[in-house]
Amino acid sequence: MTTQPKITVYTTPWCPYCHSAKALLKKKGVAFEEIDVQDPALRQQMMLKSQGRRTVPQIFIGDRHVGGSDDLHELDRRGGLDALLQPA
Ligand SMILES: N[C@@H](CCC(=O)N[C@@H](CS)C(=O)NCC(=O)O)C(=O)O
Repeated sequence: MTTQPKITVYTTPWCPYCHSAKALLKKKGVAFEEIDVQDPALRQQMMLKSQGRRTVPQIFIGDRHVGGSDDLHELDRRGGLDALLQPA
């Protein structure tokens, strides 16, 4: 059986970069978990997992920390995102 890598996106509801990152993932047709960091404990969890990055979104695909929305779009422009989203 093949499974899509787990995708986690730390967000806040009003963040345009979050909307842009989520729109790209939706365009790719992949499911993702969204974690709202208005909860301070979840923001702390995001910072721990991302080596201290404070901005949203922070995006994780499988074990890999992709970074923010600009990083996700840049990865796609370089042709690396589709490969990362392939089912294992
Ligand atoms: N270059 C970053 C920019 C992200 C960004 O500036 N996000 C804003 C919210 S839309 C943020 O987290 N601001 C809070 C801060 O800068 O501490 C990306 O593409 O993800």
